[in-house]
Amino acid sequence: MEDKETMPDALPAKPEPVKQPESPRISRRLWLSGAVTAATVMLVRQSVGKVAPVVPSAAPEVMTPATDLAAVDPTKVIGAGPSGYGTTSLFEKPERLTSLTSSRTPLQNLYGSITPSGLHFERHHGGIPVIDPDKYELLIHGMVDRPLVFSLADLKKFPSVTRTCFIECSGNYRSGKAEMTPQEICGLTSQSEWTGVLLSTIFKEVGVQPAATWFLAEGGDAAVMTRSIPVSKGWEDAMIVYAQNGEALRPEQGYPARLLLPGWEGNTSVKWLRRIKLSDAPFMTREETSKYTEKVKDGKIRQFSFVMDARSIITFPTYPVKVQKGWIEIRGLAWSGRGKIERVEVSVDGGQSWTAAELQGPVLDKAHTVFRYLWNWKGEETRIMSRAVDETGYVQPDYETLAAARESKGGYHFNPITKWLVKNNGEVFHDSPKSDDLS
Ligand SMILES: Nc1nc2c(c(=O)[nH]1)N[C@H]1C(S)=C(S)[C@@H](COP(=O)(O)O)O[C@H]1N2
Ligand SMILES: [Mo]
Repeated sequence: MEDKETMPDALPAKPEPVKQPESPRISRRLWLSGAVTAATVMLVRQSVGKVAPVVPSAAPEVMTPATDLAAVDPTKVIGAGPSGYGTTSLFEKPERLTSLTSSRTPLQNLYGSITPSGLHFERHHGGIPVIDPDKYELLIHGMVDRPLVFSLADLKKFPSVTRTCFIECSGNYRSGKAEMTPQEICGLTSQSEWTGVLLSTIFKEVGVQPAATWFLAEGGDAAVMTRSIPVSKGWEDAMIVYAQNGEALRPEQGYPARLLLPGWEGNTSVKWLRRIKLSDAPFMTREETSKYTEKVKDGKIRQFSFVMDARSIITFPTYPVKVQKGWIEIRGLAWSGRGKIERVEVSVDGGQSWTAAELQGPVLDKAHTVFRYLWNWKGEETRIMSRAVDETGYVQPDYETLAAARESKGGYHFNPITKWLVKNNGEVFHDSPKSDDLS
């Protein structure tokens, strides 16, 4: 038989019979106990060549409790065949924590710095629209020499760029109880490798006029999300992206195309992007007047606060983990919308002393950066925490400093140092300051 590996379409019209291996047997007792699942049957059947060698990846059979399948000696039956689109091991169940309008990334369950697309946080103001990529259109008009409508295919014709960066909702702060995971505290940030076209390339194509200083970005969802963005960001590093982690954007992330403003508050990265209008003044939309502003002191309100300041979070050990005495690798993520993470400092004595953690390189601009710190815990009750410093010299503030500078203990752009209480029995809890309700 020829090597099917080399054939992209490995499904022959008529499957050739395969000789049954010597002993792909499952004991009668297992059959009777019901522990042998439809999935197992399928893969045994498959091994004798009677059914097409395709196991639907999301077939309900595959979701059988892990213990059932684990009861079968994997060296005694032929395993499942290849599938068209892969999924995680049935033993792994990391999940977004969902509400009606958002879902949070399980930061504490992830490794490295890329968020799997299926776990990228979501924030939808009007739900996820279904947009036919063949009918997708992006209009660019206003203060331009050549108003144009771009199809998705048009966007893909331009020189493409790939970059890794995070998106973070500026409302990414929750507090209020000890039993909180990193996902609950700040799971509204995720990182992907994005591919698309630089907005500056498109700006040149339409001939943005020198007098244009702002542009409106508008989404094609039920919220018709609209934000005013300085044109300078468009020339600097903004992108229109159509791919995420090597495949087309997920619907949740703005399929077929979204604006991506690296390092800026998530809200400005307008999903399902359908219109850009160039102007010489901001448009004063709802999301930048009544929303996405912060009350600072003396009755003043901060508006157009785009940049996400530096932040870090320990992701291990955190609630609900229980640790044991000895060496513990404290792990976490740090990021800054201002540039690269320069340093992450960790304290294991409640903030009296700080030591630089190891950073996983290469450290990227405006990107989640993994840090690690080896800690020899002797069993005393203590508080562990991390603080990020970015290349501009910005130091992540503590909760008290931030709360003192604001009218509220929470709200947009609230990025305090997060503390974890390690009890002498090894239980870990969020050392939770009171927070105001967030919307
Ligand atoms: N069109 C549109 N764009 C949008 C939104 C939306 O509701 N509609 N939500 C915004 C908000 S508040 C955030 S934080 C990010 C979230 O991006 P994500 O869902 O891909 O994580 O998208 C922004 N872009
Ligand atoms: Mo957001």
